[in-house]
Amino acid sequence: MQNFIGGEWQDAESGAWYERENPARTRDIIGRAPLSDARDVDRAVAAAKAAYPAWRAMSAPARGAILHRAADCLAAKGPDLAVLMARETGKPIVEAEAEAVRAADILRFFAAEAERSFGEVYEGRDAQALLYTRRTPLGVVGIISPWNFPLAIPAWKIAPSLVFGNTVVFKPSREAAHTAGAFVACLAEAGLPPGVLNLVVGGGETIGQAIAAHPDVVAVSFTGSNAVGSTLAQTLTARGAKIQLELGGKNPAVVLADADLDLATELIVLGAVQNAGQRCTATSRVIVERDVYEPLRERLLERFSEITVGDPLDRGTLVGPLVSAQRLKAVLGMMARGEAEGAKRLYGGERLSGPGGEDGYFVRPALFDAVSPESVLAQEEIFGPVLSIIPVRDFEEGIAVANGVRYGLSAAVFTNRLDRALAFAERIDAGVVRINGQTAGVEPHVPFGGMKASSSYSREQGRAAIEFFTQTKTVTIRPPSVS
Ligand code: UN1
Repeated sequence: MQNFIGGEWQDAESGAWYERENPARTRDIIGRAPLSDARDVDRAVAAAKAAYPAWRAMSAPARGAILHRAADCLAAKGPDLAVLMARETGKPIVEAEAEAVRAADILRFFAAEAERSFGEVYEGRDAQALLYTRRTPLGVVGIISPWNFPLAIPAWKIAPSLVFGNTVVFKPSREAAHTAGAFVACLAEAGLPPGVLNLVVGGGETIGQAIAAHPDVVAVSFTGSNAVGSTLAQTLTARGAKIQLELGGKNPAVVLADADLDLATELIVLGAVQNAGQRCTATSRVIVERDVYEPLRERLLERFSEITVGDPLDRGTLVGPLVSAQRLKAVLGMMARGEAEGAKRLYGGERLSGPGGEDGYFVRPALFDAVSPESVLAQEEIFGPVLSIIPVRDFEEGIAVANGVRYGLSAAVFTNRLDRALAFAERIDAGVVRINGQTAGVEPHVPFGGMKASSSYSREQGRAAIEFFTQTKTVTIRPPSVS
């Protein structure tokens, strides 16, 4: 695959490239992709800057019409895109197909944003005047996205950027560049003018940083790790650029004594292991009231033993490989640290070989018990299929433990009691709260983001997107003379 700059597919200026392997069978090479550097970022930003005046001058519904056509393209190519995504990132095919549909839905939601309000009318102090606000675009925005939702996250950042009149420099994760290329191709085929959306592929340290440092990039929206997010934030805030960060999670599912344990078991396990736990919204802590600790533990153990780990292209697979050798090493290392701290491994956690005994980055989903709320397994984001059980005395202690981490992205409670459900929704530090639901999974039309170290206080998706991707102009119009 190639970069896409100013409407042209092209190699990196340096001519350098890397090979992306299938994480389920490392000898299967997906293809090669450019290793870009600051020169490619400069060209992409220049193209986006040149395209900006005409793009912002186009009517919003005309911009939306292009997004509608791109959604049609994504829907038509969905099955092929899902196979590419599964091969490139290891996402199981059933999840990958659902994500392709979701990406098209996201594009359609934002296409329709063009036909909703871009401002408000007020009554002013001057009765003769028309006083209104208008949402105007920012300019050239940078989009830096991860590999775990290689279509949905680019869609929910790029679609609002475009419909509100910005032009874009897009840097996808190295591990998902081919899927990103296919997404950009749909937007190009839908008639996006050259330079409005530019794709630059390569290492984050090089080009992510070059995008953040570029004086013509006025805003950056980033989803990824806290470490990278804070480096980008320093560069961006130092030069006064606008920033949106979606970072890690350590999401709890609190199970109260009156809960439906079968429902809780199913949704907790899916929340923990879908996409091999590589979701910032993954369930990673089960905080359970002592009265139901043993029956819940037995159910979880039984459900874990039924999980099918295998080829992401096989429709029966629930859990595929981790995305890379680096992730596999990190996840195995955290489990070893957890055991050294006294957590008891009830199930899984061992490395597995790929389909047909080939090399792959597989780990058996792991269930830990007797995890202390202070331990690494209870505090740090693992980004792997690892679930820790933390028993608590009662609801009060459950809330305290649930809130006792630096993150605050999503949280679930399982209970039949309305008073407890309402108290949980009120007191939990999380941007997404589910009562008798999974911690993961978000809808395109509602705001998404976290509290504390999980986000930068801004929200993505739905009508919230207009807040980040526009700025408000307040206009007063008076007749030249008053008769
Ligand atoms: C979801 O749970 O469907 O990177 C979306 C992530 C989040 C998105 C989660 N930003 O996992």
